[in-house]
Amino acid sequence: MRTRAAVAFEAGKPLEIMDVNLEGPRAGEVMVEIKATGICHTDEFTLSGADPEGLFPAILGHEGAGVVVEVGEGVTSLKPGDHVIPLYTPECRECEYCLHPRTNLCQSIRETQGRGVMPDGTSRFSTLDGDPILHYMGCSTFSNHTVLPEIALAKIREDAPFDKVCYIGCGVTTGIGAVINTAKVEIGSRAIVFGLGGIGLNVIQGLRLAGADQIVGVDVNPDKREMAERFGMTDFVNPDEVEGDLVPYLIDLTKGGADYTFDATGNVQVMRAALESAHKGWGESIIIGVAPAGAEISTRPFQLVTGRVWRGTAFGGARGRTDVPKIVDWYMEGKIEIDPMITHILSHDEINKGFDLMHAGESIRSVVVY
Ligand code: NAD
Ligand code: 022
Ligand code: ZN
Ligand code: ZN
Repeated sequence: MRTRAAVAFEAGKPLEIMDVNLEGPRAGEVMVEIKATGICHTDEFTLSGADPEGLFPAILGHEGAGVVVEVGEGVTSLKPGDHVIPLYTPECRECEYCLHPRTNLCQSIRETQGRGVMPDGTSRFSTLDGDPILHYMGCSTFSNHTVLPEIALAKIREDAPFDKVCYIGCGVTTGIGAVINTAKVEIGSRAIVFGLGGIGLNVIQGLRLAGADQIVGVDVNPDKREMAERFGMTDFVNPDEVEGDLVPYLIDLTKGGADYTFDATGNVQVMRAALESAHKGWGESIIIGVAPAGAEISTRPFQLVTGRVWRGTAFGGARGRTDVPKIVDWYMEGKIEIDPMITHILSHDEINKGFDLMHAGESIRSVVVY
């Protein structure tokens, strides 16, 4: 069939909105009509050329929601009409990783997903001239229709609004999941969140949900304060306004260091400050931010010898098919908020504007509605 997509042809160039060919789903695959997609950081990372593994031409987008239109042979868990959220971290429920209780990193389709193709090694997308176009993070939600493996789709309730719950496909689940699944924050904890963007705000609402007593937010952009307070931040720190070193200031503010700290910036200096502002003896620091390729983190080993823990998380430690429908329920029940973080709604044709807004630091989340 023909569908309309925003295609990334080359690093550093705007996306081109055009008609493309999409083949129907093969065995174990599902065709989805995407109804809404969020524009997230890593789409821009790839488009800018900063990602050394960035593949072109490709249809980007990994945060979306839509409706099943056709299922391939052998698909049993989904049928046409089902509402779904695509998963860039799939959940096959049978690989060694899925069967291990301490990870969510399903490896069953990892290699082909990384190469921008379906599990059988081929792409479903091509230009009208017949040149192949690659998939992206197994999702390609910047296309009005896309094909995904069955194990990369979470079935969600039908009354959930696509233009809000698409954000659960990455930002919401990553931030809240880092608190609940990775850190396992207890009631009464003190926490510090570095970076109050689309991920950090969701860490903050996760901390409020977990019953944290003190939630310190750190950001160099003072405009981020208001929204963070609305989501539960108790103290705001702008590193540029602290006299002297940031770490001792934060240790003092949290009466000896935080029980949990989170990096939601992707900056390796910030990651070090996050580790070192965790409490001696028991403080844990969770890295969420994805650093530039080849970047390294450092600290003195004494920081770990004296009981601090350094940890990382992908997709908030969530097992997508199991956890994403629950997070959609939390939203529908009013346990978590999404609407205020969606600062811009765009049409498919305006998608490049979403990248400009992200660059300028003016948006938390832009959502494209098809
Ligand atoms: P964002 O740009 O919306 O937010 C980043 C925030 O950090 C901004 O508010 C910025 O002002 C602030 N910041 C920048 N430098 C800072 C510094 N030195 N000190 C304090 N604050 C600083 O980005 P986002 O969408 O929230 O994503 C944050 C990071 O999380 C990115 O690196 C992204 O790639 C990563 N991410 C990781 C996962 C995962 O599964 N691990 C999932 C999604 C996103
Ligand atoms: C999402 N991310 C950043 C902004 N929005 C993001 C980027 C990378 C990862 C997670 C979230 C990530 C962490 C660890 C891995 N990835 C590797 C997982 C593994 O090896 O099993 C990651 C993922 C997908 C892809 C690349 C890296 C991909 O499909 N190309 C989950
Ligand atoms: Zn994302
Ligand atoms: Zn698996």
